[in-house]
Amino acid sequence: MEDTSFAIHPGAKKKIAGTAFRDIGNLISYSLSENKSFIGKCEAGMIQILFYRDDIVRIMMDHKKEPTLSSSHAVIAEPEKVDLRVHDEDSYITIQSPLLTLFLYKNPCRIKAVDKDGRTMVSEKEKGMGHSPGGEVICYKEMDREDHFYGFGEKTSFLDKRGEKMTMWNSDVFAPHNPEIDALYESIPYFMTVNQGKAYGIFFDNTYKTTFDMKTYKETYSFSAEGGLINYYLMAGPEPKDVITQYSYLTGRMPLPPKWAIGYHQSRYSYETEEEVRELVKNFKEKQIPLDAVYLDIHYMNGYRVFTFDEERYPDPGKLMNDLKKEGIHVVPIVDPGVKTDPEYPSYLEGVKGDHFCKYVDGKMYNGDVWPGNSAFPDFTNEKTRKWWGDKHDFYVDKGIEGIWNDMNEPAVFNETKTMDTEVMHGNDGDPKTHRELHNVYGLLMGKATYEGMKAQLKGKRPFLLTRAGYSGVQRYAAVWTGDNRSFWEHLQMALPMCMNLGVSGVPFCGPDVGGFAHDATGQLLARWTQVGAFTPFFRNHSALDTVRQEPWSFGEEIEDIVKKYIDLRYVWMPHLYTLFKEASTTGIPVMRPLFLEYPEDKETTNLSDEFMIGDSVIVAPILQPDKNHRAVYLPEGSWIDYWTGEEYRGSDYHLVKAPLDRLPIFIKKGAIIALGEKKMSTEQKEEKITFHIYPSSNGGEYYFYEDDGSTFNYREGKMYEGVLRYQIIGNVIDLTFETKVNAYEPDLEKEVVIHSGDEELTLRINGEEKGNTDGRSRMIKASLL
Ligand code: MIG
Repeated sequence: MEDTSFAIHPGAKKKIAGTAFRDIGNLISYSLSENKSFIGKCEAGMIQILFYRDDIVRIMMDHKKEPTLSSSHAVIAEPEKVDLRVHDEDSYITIQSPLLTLFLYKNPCRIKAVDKDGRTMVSEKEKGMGHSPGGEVICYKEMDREDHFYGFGEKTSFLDKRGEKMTMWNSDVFAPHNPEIDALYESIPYFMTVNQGKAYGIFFDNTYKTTFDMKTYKETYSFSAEGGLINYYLMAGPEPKDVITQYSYLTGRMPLPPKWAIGYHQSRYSYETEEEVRELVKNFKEKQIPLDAVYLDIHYMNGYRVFTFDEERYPDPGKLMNDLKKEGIHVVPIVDPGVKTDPEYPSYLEGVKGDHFCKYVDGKMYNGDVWPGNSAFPDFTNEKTRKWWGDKHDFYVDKGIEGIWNDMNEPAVFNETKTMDTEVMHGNDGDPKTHRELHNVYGLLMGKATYEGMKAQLKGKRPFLLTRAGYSGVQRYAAVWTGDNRSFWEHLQMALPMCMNLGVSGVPFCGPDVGGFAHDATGQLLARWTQVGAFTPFFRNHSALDTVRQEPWSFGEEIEDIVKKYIDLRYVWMPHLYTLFKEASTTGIPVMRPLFLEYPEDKETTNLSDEFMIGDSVIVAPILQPDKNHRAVYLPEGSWIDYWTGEEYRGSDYHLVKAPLDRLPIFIKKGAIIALGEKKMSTEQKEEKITFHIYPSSNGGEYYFYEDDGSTFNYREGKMYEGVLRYQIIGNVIDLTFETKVNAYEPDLEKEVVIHSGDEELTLRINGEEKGNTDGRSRMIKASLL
């Protein structure tokens, strides 16, 4: 009935239960413990305040007792020593670090946080923290007219989440994703607020179902949970990028992926047989379309039993993997959590004997229906089960597999609630908790088990994991794809803000199914989507059973050529992308960025959802509608150069840009340098030559270039290459210097520079030596470096 107009029957108006929230009340007494954590007793709850760093403070409230600092599945940081000053000023107390001051008002207990420049980040007035008799907890904050909200992980709709109400409850949503769907596969209960260019972040580390309401009230926003404690971290920014660095300090950063994981990937539900896979690869080779990975969806298994291959469809998987590897192609099989309850199936028997499956409080095993039929679900909250599951991946590793695809790990179950009974218990390493409390971390912990198992077995090689579900911290183990989108133009549009917000949420390695999963793609849609995919951190074409084929050649030659052009472009841009992946792995700052991250004070960027940046100097402005060959592009301050034509555009303005079907508008900031490589058939093919493209401006510029072996963890022992290219303009001379910073890995690269000097005639000097003038016509000069 929910799907028909009956849902809005005039007699159907539901009564909204008046939830009686009890305010925390007045502060009665307080103490400071040895580790300088502040404990306060209020009329209706106890609070604890603990600084992690000068710029990060954790605030907790328990309405029953003193909050316990129990361990978190998301946070990996430990509190550092912070120099705090505490003053009691009668009506309030201040707790001050060098970067952040908390004002704790007493009657009633309210919090205000101010940064070192006196900027008020959060404040509470009428309403503060509270709880309901049912155990829900809520925290209100004042909302300023200029507050804009970003992050929240994987959400539909536009970039700025002001005016949205969102739920965090990992959900398998096959129904078309639309702006009304407020809970998808990932739960990242974190956001940043940007107000006139300055930012702070809040991470509400509560694994129950949580709700963020930036909509209901005009002057307050709130975050609340069905249970547990108020437990949030306030991060002081002040720049939006600082907040991402602070958040990823708490929850961890993406390990540098193997290079093959950031090449082009081809998937289908499903490539059903070995012959089909070989045929697919043959097509790629014949058509000279680069390819790094092929995915095996659920048909590869024997009756959907994980850790098996169907012997008829895939008679010799080891040989298949090996043959493909020789062609530079990796295979990524799907692994779901559900284990078929079949007493003749070894994995099930092992799981039962080893006590690895989720159970009710009375000890009865929980079973639910998924692909293999009735199934049991590993309890990934236990270390011993994670170890068991991780070890089982030797089944794949032994066959030459280095990447795994985790699906259905919300966990999704085919029933009314779409998931496990919430009263199922998780062992949680001796601290048992209900599924209601730990639902949102099931996918994260499956990812942890898988990543760690693969890592141990790959003996120094970097594993690749792709996951559908996750919680804060998921970036430590996996890349995230945005689940079952459809071949709708609207979903291509939505993919941009969705991935940008995932990046803001500490998950730099993400992307949508290129071409759309469900529904039927068209050639035009695939062409435009591949143009976007060439620049999303994760780049995989995937489509569903019984939909129109979506491989690059499925729509005739014209489309094939365009699709190939942009897959090629991905490989040409690989050196620059890889350098940005490295940056993301050390700072958390994403590869794909909303413009406000670079230009936070520019109001035009506040809700700019149809353009994105790659690093800090490239803007991609794709066409996101059918039958369009032009669009308005916003370019922020400075000047911008059209990547294809070299034409210069004035910044801080909108421009009407032409973009026929084979054209993706790309703009490079004047002054910037980008490092590009050569076309390749896969990342396994050695990079031979790097070309540094310089778009000179009178201010000069520099570029850090990173390279390593692309496949092992040796870079962690310093086996990497880092060089910095700098230029200056003196009169009409462009003076370049190239300095090798780290040379513990010898990339054996030819290096070249191309100067895109626009209208200026420039003389090129490299490390002091003259190399000639920019050509009068093309205003370009090429020279070899070193
Ligand atoms: O919907 O394994 O999101 O990518 O192809 C069925 C089959 C379960 C959902 C995933 C999709 C995958 C599909 N899976």
